Amino acid sequence: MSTQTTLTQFIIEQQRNTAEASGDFTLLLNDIAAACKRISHTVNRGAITGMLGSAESENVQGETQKELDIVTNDIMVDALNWTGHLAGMVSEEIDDPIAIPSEYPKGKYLALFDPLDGSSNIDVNLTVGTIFSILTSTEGVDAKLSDFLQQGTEQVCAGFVLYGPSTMMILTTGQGVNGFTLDQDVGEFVLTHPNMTIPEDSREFSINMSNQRFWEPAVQQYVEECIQGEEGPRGENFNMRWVASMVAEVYRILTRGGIFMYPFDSRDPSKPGKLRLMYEANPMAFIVEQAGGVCTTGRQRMLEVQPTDIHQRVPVILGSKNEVNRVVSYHQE
Ligand code: AHM
Ligand code: MG
Repeated sequence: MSTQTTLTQFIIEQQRNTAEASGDFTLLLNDIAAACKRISHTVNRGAITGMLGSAESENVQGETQKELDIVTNDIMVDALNWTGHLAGMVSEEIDDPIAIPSEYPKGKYLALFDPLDGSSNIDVNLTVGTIFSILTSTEGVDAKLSDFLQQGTEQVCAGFVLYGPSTMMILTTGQGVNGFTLDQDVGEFVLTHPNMTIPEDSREFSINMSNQRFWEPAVQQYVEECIQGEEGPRGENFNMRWVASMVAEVYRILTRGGIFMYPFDSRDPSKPGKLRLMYEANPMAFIVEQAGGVCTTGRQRMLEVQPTDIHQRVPVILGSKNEVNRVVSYHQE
């Protein structure tokens, strides 16, 4: 018998330790994993599917959608809407909450997701991913928009799947962070990275430097000190990485530490940041905190931001505790 722990085994064993576990949650996670395997397969086939490039549409945030944004959104919705575990869904690609079709039973969970994060990387064959967050709602009742507007502290589960050289799922249910690699031969996610933790210190930062002129003084100061290296106040040299896929940056930080910032910038007063709270920042914040790191807007713990809109944007600063806390302290000066 194989000694490898599959995702399903792992979830069932974790659920056995939870008094009120109904098995519903295990099934929901299996459905998400099944959808992500389909997405992985689709992304992996690349140009063969004829689905690279832009669709002739924009999402609610006014961004041009890639054809794969739409296809992967449909894979998630079709995999989850009939199962009876959900009371509603929110997707980056759809303006309003997605209702469960009337012919299907409604469950107690809400799924919020970015079906294909980093999709600008699709055409250049770099890592992309799916990010998801699970909240609870009233069982058996269609979720209203207001039911989704819960603080990140209310998440019961968060995860992301990375479609890179290998496909991986990173998951937390509030009992640490675990990483599973998709074994393509048998089609199962197997536990390969148990108890992932983020080193408290790091000398690697991640930010889109082309936006520098729009940043606030706190972020300007932090990055300037990194760039000055040994000759500056930090007295050490720093390294920089920018993949333009948050999933890849967060995975790197879970693996070797670092700080990732998509901070507040002054480009457009209606957008206090680029990343979306409900299905990008909050799930990543839950994972990062569970791995011993910190995630903040610069002024507030991410998980305590009170959402007012399902697609609202927030500044994001996350990663190694001591580096993120330094940036927070610069915001207070
Ligand atoms: P997306 O959800 O439309 O793909 O946008 C989110 C992505 C993040 O993964 C990444 O950190 C950021 O956008 C990159 O932005 P930029 O293009 O400014 O480098
Ligand atoms: Mg995204």
